[in-house]
Amino acid sequence: MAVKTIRTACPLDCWDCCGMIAHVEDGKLIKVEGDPDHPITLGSLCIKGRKLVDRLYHPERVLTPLKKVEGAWQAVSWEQALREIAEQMRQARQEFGPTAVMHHYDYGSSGLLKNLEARFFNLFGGFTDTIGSICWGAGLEAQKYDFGFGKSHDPYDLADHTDTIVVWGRNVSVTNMHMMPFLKTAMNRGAELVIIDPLMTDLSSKAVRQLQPRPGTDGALALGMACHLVQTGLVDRQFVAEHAVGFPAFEEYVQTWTVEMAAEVTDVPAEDIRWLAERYGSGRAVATLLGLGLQRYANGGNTIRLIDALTAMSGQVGRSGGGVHYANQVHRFDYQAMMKPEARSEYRAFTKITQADEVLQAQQTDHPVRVLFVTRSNPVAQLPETGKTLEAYESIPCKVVVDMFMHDTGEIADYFLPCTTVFEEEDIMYSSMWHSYLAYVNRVVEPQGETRPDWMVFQGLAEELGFGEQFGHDLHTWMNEAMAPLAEAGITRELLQEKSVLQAHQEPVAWSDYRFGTPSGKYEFSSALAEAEGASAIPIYEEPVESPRRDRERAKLYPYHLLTIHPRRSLNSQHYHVLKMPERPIVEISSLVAQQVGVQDGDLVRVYNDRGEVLGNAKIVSGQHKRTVKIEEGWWGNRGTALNRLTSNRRSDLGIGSAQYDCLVQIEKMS
Ligand SMILES: Nc1nc2c(c(=O)[nH]1)N[C@H]1C(S)=C(S)[C@@H](COP(=O)(O)OP(=O)(O)OC[C@H]3O[C@@H](n4cnc5c(=O)[nH]c(N)nc54)[C@H](O)[C@@H]3O)O[C@H]1N2
Ligand SMILES: Nc1nc2c(c(=O)[nH]1)N[C@H]1C(S)=C(S)[C@@H](COP(=O)(O)OP(=O)(O)OC[C@H]3O[C@@H](n4cnc5c(=O)[nH]c(N)nc54)[C@H](O)[C@@H]3O)O[C@H]1N2
Ligand code: SF4
Ligand SMILES: [Mo]
Repeated sequence: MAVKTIRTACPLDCWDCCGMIAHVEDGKLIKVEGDPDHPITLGSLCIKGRKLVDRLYHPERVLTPLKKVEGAWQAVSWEQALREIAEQMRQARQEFGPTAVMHHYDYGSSGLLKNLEARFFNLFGGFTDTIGSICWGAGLEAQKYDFGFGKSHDPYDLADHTDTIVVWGRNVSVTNMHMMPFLKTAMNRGAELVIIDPLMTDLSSKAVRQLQPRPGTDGALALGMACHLVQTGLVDRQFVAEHAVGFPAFEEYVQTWTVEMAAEVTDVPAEDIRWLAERYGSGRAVATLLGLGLQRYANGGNTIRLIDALTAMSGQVGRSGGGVHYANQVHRFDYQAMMKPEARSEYRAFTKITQADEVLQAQQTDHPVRVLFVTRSNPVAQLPETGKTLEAYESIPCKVVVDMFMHDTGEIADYFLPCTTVFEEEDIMYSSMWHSYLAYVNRVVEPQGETRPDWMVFQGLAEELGFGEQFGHDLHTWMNEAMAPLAEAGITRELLQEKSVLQAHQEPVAWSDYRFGTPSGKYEFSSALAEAEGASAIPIYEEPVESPRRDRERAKLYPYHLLTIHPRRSLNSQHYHVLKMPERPIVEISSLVAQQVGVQDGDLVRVYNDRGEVLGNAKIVSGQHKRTVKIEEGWWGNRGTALNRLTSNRRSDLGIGSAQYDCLVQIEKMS
C-alpha cells in the first residue's frame, strides 16, 4: 500500500507552530515529520509534535461520550449526552439567567475554529467567561501600554543583524527549539549570547555571561541598567525626544535607583549590571528575547515594562538587529464575526487565574454557576491552588469536559465528550507566539471511534437548544468570515490551503517606522492608558509578594523559590501519559539547599508550604541561583503529583496573568 503524505500543522500551544507532514498508509497515520518548506520551522519537529501520533492511537483515549452515574462512567450516545446537557443548560438559564453556565478554556489546541465555542455561548444568550491569560497575559498588557501591542522582529533579522542576543527568562532550547538555528547563525557570525535566568539552561555554556537574578527581581535589574545608562550619558536622546512620550517622568524615577541598590535587590553583581547596560547603550544591536518565566510573578507586568523601557531608552527599538522579541500579535482575524458577541444579552467575566474564588463567591448569591464547560484545558492540573480549583468545581452541579483523555479535570466531570485530534479535523493554525506564519490543517485520517471536532459538539448542542441554524454548519464559511481582514495581505482560505503556509504579516524590523500602536502613536515610557486602567503610569519595581525582602516571616518558614517551569518532553500536561515517566518529579536544588535541609542526591523529599505538598526525588545541581528549587510542571494529580497544590492563585499586576513562580517553599527529607 502506498504511503500518502498530507500537509498539516502542530496545534500545540507553543512558540513555534510547526508545519508538519503526515504519512498515511491504509488510512492509518504512521508518522509525522517536519515540513521542510516551512520558512521558520524548517523541517524539524520536537518530541511533543512527533508524540501527537501516540496520542491519536493511545489505548487510554476516550472514544465515546461518557456520563457519570453514581460515581462511575457509563458510555452513552451523543444524542443522549447532548440532550441531557442541553436540558441542564436550559434549566440553569431559566432559573438564574445564562451566566449560570460557565466556560473555561485554554489553548490545548490553537485552531482558528476552536473560537466557535464562544459563538455557541453567545448565541445561548450569554455565559460566564474566564478571561485573562495564565500564560502570557502580564507581558501582553505591558506591551500594550509601551508599544500598543506586541510585535517581534523577523527571526532572520536576528540571525543576520544582531550583535548581542539577550535571552531573558526564555528556555529557548526546550520551549522554542526552532529559534536555535537562528541563534546559531547569529553566533557563527560573531554575535554574543547573554542569558538572564536564575537556572542553568542548555544555552548557559554558550553564553559570554549569565546573570542570575533572584527570582522575580528582573525589573530591578532593568532599573539598575537604566540608571547606569543615565549616569554615563548612554541614553538615546534622539529616540526619547522624537519617538517617545514620558521619558522625563521615567528618568526621574530611574534616578531614585543606583546600580548598587539593584545589585543588592537582585543578587546580580554591580559589575555585571554595568557591563550589560553598556552593551545596550553601545550603539551596537542588542536583541532581547523575552520569555514567560520572568513574568509569572505578582510584579510580572511591570517587569516587562521596565525591560521594554531599557531597550527603548538605549535606542534598540525599531532598529535592525535590536528589538524586544516577545509576542507577535499581527494575525488580524475577524474574531467578532466568528464569535458573535452581539448575540448575547448577559455576560459575566471571571478570571482564569482566580475563577475558583469567584465561583465559590457566586454560589452564595442569586447568580450561581450551575453548569461548567471545560474545553482545550486541564485546569485542575494547570491552574494554581489545585485545592481551591477542586473545591470550586465540586460546587458546580453539572460539569462537562470536552477532551481526549481522562485527566485530572475529566475525572471530576459529569459528562466527558470526546473530541478529535488535529489529525482528524480541518482547521487553520495561527498560534505562534513568535513568528507570523499561518498554516493550514488538512484532515489526515478519519476520526477514531465516535470522536467529533469541538465545533461539531457545539453545533449539536446548538441544535438541541434551538439555535442550530444561527450557529451554522459550514467550516469554510466560518473561516472565510474570520479571514476577511487578511485579504488585504492577499491571503484567502483557498490560497492558504493550496500553499499550506503563508506569512500573515511582513515586517523584518518591528516598529521601524516609529509609528506605535499606543494612544500617542509614540513609544510610551509613561502611559495615560495604564493610569486610566488603574496601573502606574510609569513602570515601577515592587518586590514579588513571596519574597524574603517583602515577607520575612513567610520566608523564614518557606525559604526557597519554587520555579515550576515548562517540561522538556511534554507540552504542559499533555504528554505525561505517553511518556515513560519516573514515579515522582525530580526536585533540582543547589548544594546550599541540600546542605541546609540535609538532603543527598536521590533522596525522597517533601516540598511544601501552607497551600500543599508534593513528593519528589532530590537532584543536586550546580550553577543555579542558590535559593531556587526547580520542578517541571505538567504532572497529573491522578498519577500522584498535583504540583499546583503549591502555587498561589494571586494575579500578576497587569493583564490578569499568573504569578505561579512567585512561590516560596520549604523542603524536608522523607525517610
Ligand atoms: N517543551 C515544552 N515547550 C513548551 C511548553 C512546554 O510545556 N514544554 N509550553 C509552551 C507554553 S504554553 C509556553 S507559555 C512557553 C513558555 O516558554 P518559556 O518562557 O521558555 O518557559 P518557562 O518554562 O515559563 O520559563 C522560561 C525560563 O524562565 C526562567 N525564569 C523563571 N523565573 C525567572 C525570573 O524571575 N527571572 C528570569 N530572568 N528568568 C526566570 C526559568 O528558569 C526558565 O528557564 O513554552 C511553550 N513551549
Ligand atoms: N505550575 C505551573 N503551572 C502552569 C504553568 C507553569 O509554568 N507552572 N504554565 C501555565 C501556562 S503558560 C499555560 S499555557 C497553562 C496551560 O494550561 P492548559 O491549557 O489547561 O494545559 P494543557 O496541559 O496544555 O492541557 C490542554 C488540554 O487540551 C486538550 N486538547 C488538545 N487539543 C484539543 C482540542 O482540539 N479540543 C479540546 N476540547 N481539547 C483539546 C488536551 O488533551 C489537554 O488535556 O498552564 C499553566 N500552568
Ligand atoms: S510542540 Fe512546538 S516545537 Fe514541537 S512540533 Fe509542536 S509547534 Fe513544533
Ligand atoms: Mo503557556
